[in-house]
Amino acid sequence: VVLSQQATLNELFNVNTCKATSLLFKGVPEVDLSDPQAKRIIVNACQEFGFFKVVNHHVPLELMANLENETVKFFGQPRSEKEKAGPPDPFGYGNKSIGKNGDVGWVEYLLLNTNPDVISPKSLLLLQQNPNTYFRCAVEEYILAVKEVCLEVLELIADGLGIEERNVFSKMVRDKRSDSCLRVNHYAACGEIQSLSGGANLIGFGEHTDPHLISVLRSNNTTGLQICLKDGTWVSIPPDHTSFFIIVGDSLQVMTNGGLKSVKHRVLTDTSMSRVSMIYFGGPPFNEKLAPLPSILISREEQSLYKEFTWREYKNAAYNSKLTYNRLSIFEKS
Ligand code: GA4
Repeated sequence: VVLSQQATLNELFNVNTCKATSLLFKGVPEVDLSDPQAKRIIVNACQEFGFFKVVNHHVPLELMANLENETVKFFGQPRSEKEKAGPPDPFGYGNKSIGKNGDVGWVEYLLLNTNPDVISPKSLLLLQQNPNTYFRCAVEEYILAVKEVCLEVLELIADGLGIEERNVFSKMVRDKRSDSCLRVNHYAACGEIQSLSGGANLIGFGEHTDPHLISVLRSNNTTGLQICLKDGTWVSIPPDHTSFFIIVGDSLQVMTNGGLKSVKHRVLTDTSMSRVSMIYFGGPPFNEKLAPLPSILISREEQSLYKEFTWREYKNAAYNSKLTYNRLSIFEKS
């Protein structure tokens, strides 16, 4: 019965479901950025989970709330208006369709490049129009603040790993050619539709690892985000709209020769509350060469697990892959 319901849901709404426990995970590592122990806690968290929460981050809560409010207004516009900023190429407005290889999710989103040198004409055009000018300001203000959190965390990671060059990761994001992005997601409450699914959850954003160095995520107070633990179990992350969650990406995994793990994660939708999330992806410039850092290989007496590749090569491969694909596999040394 459930199978045929899944088939119907998929046909009617183009959306997938999965059965999941809703138990909230109590073990998310928490890092206070002003704690002298922060770097040690961060490195442990990146090794064990590829995931942690940042509190005491100095980003004003009003600034976070402001982007959330403007985001709700943006997605509240008629579909025809929003679609002026789509389809995503990959930047721009997207609805349900993720990437270009047939992935779908119960989500609408806006994907923006945060680098002013890389122009994303459609989205810029839309954001320059009334009534979106406040949204654009909120986005710009948010990017400035969240980038600082990203840089600080990357420097603490380098420090915690005992790397002499403290800015070895952060300099890539600081580079004006950095391919960093902001993604704003809206997962509408899915009440009635979910009731057709025989108790399963709708998939908002299917399981994947993030490509960049780290992702800095903030959401409103709704559940939905899940991470996959080392033993393969999926756990739900208790929401906290006042904090940021850091997700280790594939690039950082490569540069640390697998020492820090990019974490598989996904988003399931809530029946009663809409989820709004904004994620800053701190990434390298396109021509940056990615490979395990020599200092890490020497200090740990390890052989490199990965071939050297540029971020451009990785990104091209990523955009030709499905969301769940292990994108690092083609860069592993045999
Ligand atoms: C996952 C992380 C980020 O959201 C993203 C996504 C990107 C997109 O939506 O355009 C990708 C996905 C993400 C990885 C594989 C490809 C590309 C969709 C997809 C199927 C913006 C990113 O950088 O990679």
